Amino acid sequence: STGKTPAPSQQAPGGYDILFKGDNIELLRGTIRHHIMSFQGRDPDRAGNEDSYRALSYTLRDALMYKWIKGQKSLYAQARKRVYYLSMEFLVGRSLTNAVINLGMQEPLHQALKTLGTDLEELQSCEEDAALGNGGLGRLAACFLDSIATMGIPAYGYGILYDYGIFHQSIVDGCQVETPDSWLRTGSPWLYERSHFMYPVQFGGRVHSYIDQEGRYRSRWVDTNIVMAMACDMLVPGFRNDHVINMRLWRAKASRELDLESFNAGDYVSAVESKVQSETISKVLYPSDDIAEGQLLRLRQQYFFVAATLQDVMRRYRKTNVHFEDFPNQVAIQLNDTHPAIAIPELMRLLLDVEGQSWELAWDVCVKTFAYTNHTLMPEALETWSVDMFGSLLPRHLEIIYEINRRFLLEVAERYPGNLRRIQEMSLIEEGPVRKIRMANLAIIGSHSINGVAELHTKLLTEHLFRNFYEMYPERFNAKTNGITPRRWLLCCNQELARLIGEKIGMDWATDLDKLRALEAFADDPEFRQRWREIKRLNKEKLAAIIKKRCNGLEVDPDSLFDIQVKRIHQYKRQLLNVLHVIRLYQHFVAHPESTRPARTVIFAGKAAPSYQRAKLIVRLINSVAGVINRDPRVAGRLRVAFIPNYGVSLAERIIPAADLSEQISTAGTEASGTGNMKFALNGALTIGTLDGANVEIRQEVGAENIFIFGMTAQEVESEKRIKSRKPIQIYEQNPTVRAIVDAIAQGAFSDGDRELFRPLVDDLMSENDPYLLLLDLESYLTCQDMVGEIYGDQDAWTKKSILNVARMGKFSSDRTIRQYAEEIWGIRVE
Ligand code: T68
Repeated sequence: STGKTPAPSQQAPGGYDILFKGDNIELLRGTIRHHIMSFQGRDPDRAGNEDSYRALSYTLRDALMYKWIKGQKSLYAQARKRVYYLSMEFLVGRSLTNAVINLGMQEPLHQALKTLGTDLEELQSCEEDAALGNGGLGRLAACFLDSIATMGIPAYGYGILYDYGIFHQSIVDGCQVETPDSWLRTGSPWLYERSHFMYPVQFGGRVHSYIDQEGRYRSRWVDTNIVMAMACDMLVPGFRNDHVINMRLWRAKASRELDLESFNAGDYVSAVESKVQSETISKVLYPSDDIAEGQLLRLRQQYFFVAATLQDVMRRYRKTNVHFEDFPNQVAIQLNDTHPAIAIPELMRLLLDVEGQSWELAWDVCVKTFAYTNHTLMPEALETWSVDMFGSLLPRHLEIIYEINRRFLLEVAERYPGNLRRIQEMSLIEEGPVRKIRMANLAIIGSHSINGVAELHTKLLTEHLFRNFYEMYPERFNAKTNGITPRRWLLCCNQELARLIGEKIGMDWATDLDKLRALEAFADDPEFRQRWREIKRLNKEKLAAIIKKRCNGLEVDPDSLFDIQVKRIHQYKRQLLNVLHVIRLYQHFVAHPESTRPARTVIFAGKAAPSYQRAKLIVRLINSVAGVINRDPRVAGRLRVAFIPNYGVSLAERIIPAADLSEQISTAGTEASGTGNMKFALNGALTIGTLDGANVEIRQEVGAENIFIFGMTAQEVESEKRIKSRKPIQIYEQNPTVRAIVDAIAQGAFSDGDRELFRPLVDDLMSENDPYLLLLDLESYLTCQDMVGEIYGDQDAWTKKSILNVARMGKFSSDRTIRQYAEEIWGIRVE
């Protein structure tokens, strides 16, 4: 090499250690320039931000790979138990800033980038989000990997590398329009394509039964079509430690063998075409959250990633083991919802058909290995597969499921003699015009642990949805309240606030969130409060600039109360309830120009599943209401409404730090946990919410005086649905405020006089059978919102509550959640 600064690969071993100690700015700069040349094929002197972003990412990824290799060596040496986190979704977002901060390289990098004429923020904006998830479930998986790496737990994430992540949303004439998210168009510098880790995955075919040399009945799955799964890896860094974990995402590749039938028939082109077809498996993420898709392609995706993953797990296990009795002591597999539950019959198949083990041993291994996390109470979200579809794609697995069921129902019959109803309810097969496989029942029977994601959610699971199973296996059920990683959701996304906190109490909270408690001592300090407010104000200014850019020039006032609801659009999450309050405020300000209520900016963002008509209509209503209000000079300076398009992780990182008020208003008993609620509170927003999901525990932690709770409890909702003591029509007739709100929508105030457009929403509101009870909670919500306005008027009182919220969020670190999974489910001790 003739370069002035050699790349670290050309240095003596340990070069990376020197580079990433971070005090070698010249070396860092040289390495970035080297990567511009070698990976981008460009003259470093003429590189743009896009090139520099990639070169910097390659530089950081080298550091991660170096740590990864070291870590794997010591892992094999220690033969420690490994955890496999199986998830159809990982909603990672961007990797650059997170890697920089976790590696502790901000300062030297700042210097190095300055000499290159750019900065981290510029480069960061070149990165596309890895949006391989729908919402909470996928983001939880990403937070878990961060915590696992930070705590040094030997674990791997396994999922699918979708070519297209969650769709891109734009708003055209008030309506949601979806376009594809082709995030891999120009390739991601964070992905390693490992063409040497390729596994065949079988589909279709038939079961061949035979008797082996020892006279035992055996089965083999034959005449199958084969699709290859190629490993694509993304490394996840721990926070300021030497741990890195691997997220292995599978991509479908055609196998080399051509379909013999068409080939022999001389139809070479058709034979190739069917190859190309097979690669569609990993093309696209299904965009529905909390609703089950009964599509064949979805089932193919599930089996594809599970089959590849278990081959990888087996390969690793086989390196150091011969017998399978020890499998559960070496391997723990966590199923993120039922999406990967086919892993249970697949492991059975591997142990029975491939490894020749007995049913009893195989089943024992399965139950001890698997654990299942449930994320929903909504019956329509429980996955089922038509037996016919399942059987034609996975005939051997269907046989195994029947046998699991046969043995299980014998047990049930023995425990509950003569109880036919129970047998029907607990069966893996739902009888009816179309027979279906119940994946939740399969996941429960095949796991030693079934967990809910908050205390209330778990209690409701055991009392209702899974009651029969809870009665049979009470010891299997447990609660693991969700958490969020404080690295991404405070340290990275709100650096000013993190710095202020650090100034007062040090930085230990980044890995020990309970340490935030020490902030309580400053809650009454006027100067601290002042600085706290200044940071919030700064974050609100930044968000105002984003809104101006993305919402057609809409100007919002950073001094107004930022009232924010961002999450998937869903009826149960009740964005419509929020809209009713917005209309109420609008009518109030118009009728009372002298009103002293604080000015508000109500902000929405979120995607509706493309096939979810009601949710799309709600998006349209929000935008229509926003249009009318924002154009009305009578409320200028008092009320603004913004719908920010294309919500995702990166947008959340800018929205959440700017919030004064966090809307968590689902009907009690419907939101399993929520995690946005935690992100907002950790960034100093006060919550207005129902006693649902983790809100219950947030109230417990922050204290009832520091949160705005309204509405019916889960228990009240349940009994109200049965007895219907109050009907929407009565509330409408008795309360003129409610009437005025509903009438405004019904009479076309937000649809140019068109009374038809939003009629379905009005009908929902007025229906006696509204499952989400909007009108029944509305009065309580409005009263609570009035209180919010009053307290916001007293900025000192508000700021104190804000500080206390942050100080008391320790419990909601995903580090705590992961420690509990490790110790209570996976049987792994954490230092
Ligand atoms: C969410 N579920 C819960 N599902 O709604 C939320 N579903 O309360 C909880 O906090 C979060 O999980 C984490 O536990 C989802 O996000 C999905 O995204 C989903 C995707 C496909 C199919 C079904």
